[in-house]
Amino acid sequence: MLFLHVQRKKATMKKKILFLLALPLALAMSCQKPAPTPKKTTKPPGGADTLRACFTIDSPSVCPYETVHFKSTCSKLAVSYLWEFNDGTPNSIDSCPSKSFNRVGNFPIKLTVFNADKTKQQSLQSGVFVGTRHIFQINLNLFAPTDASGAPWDADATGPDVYLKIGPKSDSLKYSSSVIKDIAIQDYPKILYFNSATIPITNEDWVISIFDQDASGTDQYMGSVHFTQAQIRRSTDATPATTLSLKWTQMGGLRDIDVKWTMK
Ligand SMILES: [Ca+2]
Repeated sequence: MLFLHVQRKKATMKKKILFLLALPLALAMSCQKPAPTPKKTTKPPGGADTLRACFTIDSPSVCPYETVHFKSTCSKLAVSYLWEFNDGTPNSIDSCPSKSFNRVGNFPIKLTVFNADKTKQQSLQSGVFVGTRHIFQINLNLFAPTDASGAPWDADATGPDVYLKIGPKSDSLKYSSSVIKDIAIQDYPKILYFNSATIPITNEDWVISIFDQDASGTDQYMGSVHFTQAQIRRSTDATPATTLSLKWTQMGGLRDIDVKWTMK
């Protein structure tokens, strides 16, 4: 009996050893990557494998002589390009040309793309508007009518009657805005308009000066800010107007105004 018991114990041990030997192999096999299945290739209609004419224009509204960048990269099959700018200047065969327009107007821009052996072509048309930026309103968002010591700007007890003058640096007081009489902090924001309705922005730095109107005729100067052509080009685009936001601290107070302009 003892002999049989020992034999059975040995057989069980053998099974255990075989199981332990086989386990790492089974685990190793289970970690192996399954045989790769071919990837499903989907060609979306009008995707990169289709000959398409498409392009972007970084500045579709510009002033004369400002550079516009055109970019066409949407179609792998498009290997040659023909850009027509319709402003009397030569066509371009670059994929991403840049140019400026030297006169105002609407210019249809046509791109034609060709495949490698030029057996196929596709065209697309868009446009560039070349005009002049015009300021039509200025929003006075915040302007404390006191100086650094807290004393009111108003010098003749007529109250803080705020207006702006704006112009190019060479003639910085050229245009005057409407006057907001007796303005108080709780009145902001206030909108200022100009007698000339809109102000064309010439290609130079511009200055906005703020005044308090006094009955004596000796209006109080309350600060100024200037903006460059680069700043106005970086304005936030919006419909129907574009906004140049100007915030600065001067004479102890925070000034916050928005210049609203449009291209025409
Ligand atoms: Ca006043």
